[in-house]
Amino acid sequence: MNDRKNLTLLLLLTLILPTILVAQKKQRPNIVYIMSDDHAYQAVSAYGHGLNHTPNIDRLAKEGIMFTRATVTNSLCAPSRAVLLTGKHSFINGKIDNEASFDWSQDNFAKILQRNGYQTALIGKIHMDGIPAGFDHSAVLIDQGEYYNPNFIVNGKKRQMTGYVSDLTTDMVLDWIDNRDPEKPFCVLYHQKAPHREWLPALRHIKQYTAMRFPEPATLFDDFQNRGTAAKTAEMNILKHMNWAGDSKIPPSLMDELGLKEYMSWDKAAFDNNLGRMSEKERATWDSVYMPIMADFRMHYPKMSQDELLRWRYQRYMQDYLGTVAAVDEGVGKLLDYLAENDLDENTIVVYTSDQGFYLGEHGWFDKRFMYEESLRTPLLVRYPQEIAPGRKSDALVQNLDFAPTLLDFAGVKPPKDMQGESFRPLATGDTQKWRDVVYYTYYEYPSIHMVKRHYGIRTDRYKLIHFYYDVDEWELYDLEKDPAELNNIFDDPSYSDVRKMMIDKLKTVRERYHDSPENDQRFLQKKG
Ligand code: SGN
Ligand code: CA
Repeated sequence: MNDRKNLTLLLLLTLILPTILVAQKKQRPNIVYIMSDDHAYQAVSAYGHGLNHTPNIDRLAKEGIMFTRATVTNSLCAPSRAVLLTGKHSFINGKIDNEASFDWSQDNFAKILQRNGYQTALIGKIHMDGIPAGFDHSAVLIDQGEYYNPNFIVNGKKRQMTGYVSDLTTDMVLDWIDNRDPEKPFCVLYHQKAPHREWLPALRHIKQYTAMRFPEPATLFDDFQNRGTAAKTAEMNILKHMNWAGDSKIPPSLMDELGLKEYMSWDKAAFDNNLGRMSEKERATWDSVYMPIMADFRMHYPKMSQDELLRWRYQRYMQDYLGTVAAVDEGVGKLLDYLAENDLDENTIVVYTSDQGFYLGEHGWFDKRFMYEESLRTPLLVRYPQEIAPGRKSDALVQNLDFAPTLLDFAGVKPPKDMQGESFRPLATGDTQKWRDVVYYTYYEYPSIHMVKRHYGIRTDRYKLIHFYYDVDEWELYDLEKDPAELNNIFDDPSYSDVRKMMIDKLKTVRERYHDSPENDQRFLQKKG
């Protein structure tokens, strides 16, 4: 009798158990992590800067949470990606700058998700050598990648694709999701190349954007008074250090005619290579929009003052930069629609962010690298209706260091102890307001393009302390409440001596906490020889 009872129980269990397991598995969220390259928060309309309109990215703010003070730990492409994957600072994961090699054998959150039953993919720009580890499928651009008809490495094999890079990236993401194993949760890293230099918009957007005029930032003509050597010597000025052909799209022949010199030795070649990738028809469309602008410039250039020239180049820059953002935004819309149409929108976490911030003319600059706000900060929006209420905002000091532990946490996997970031899931879901009061930053790529000196520092709710080193030994302190544009270094201001002491002490503690040290600075310095 007992045996029969046991048998029935066993039979029942064998029948029910798989259903329970499947149900449990199904509850684990899918993850779509969208990261663009160099997308400044000033160019996401939800952040309210009034430059452009990104209705689809804004949907994430409306339907989820928007972080207003998210930062990166090292404002450069490849280091930022290494931090995302490992959840560790650059001086721990080893990828300190774009040149250092990345050790793919170390653990990363995609590998951990894989070990926990997730299917994973990496699509778009990764900017690191070697075969990406932790992904069942990868389709990545080579190095910086190309805008028109780009080459991709699909699971190790090179393929030239026809189309515009942002559209191709989006389509490959949707295609991969469409063909996944529906029994398993998925995680896809959807990494757009745009809006990275040299800012080549999709042909469908060029007419609209080149006709637009954008407001100039208050510091476009910054003279760097009350700042240190690093800001004065950086080579990021829109007038002086931007390429005429590659960036501003002045044809090399017109450069010669007007006597404009190449700033970078590859400037003219970049123009020819970028446009040379288009079909004849595409090139004709491009010419029909850009050539009249160039003819106009040819006429006015001889009479233009340096200030007028900077203004003209700023507008040119914004037209192309924001023009490339348009296709990124459309891609986000396409993805959100796809998720909704396929009943995946409730159980999928959608993250939108960038690998760092970017200067859109503030201080007269383009590019990033500095620990000043525009490049330190990055847009961050997260939608996950099952846990995150719509329309939330947080000014917590979250960082890209936190992505790996956060995504693992959402997936129900305990983040490994040696990850240095923290899960911001409780913050996003509103379970707590408790959070760190300081973030740590390091930057190493010097001497190199743009000549931004090596530095490290901390940012708290109100203050920022930066130490520049290598060929200088300079400190900067900013009161972000009184001086949000960081125009006045108060390190030597006696009325801030208490703040200065407090910040120096804090910096020491933070460096110790993350296992950084002067010895590390030296070690990475020697690498440069
Ligand atoms: C290129 C760009 C730089 C940019 C780096 C790094 N110059 O070298 O302006 O800072 O990439 O960008 S270019 O003339 O070659 O376009 S990153 O996003 O990959 O870190
Ligand atoms: Ca970047």
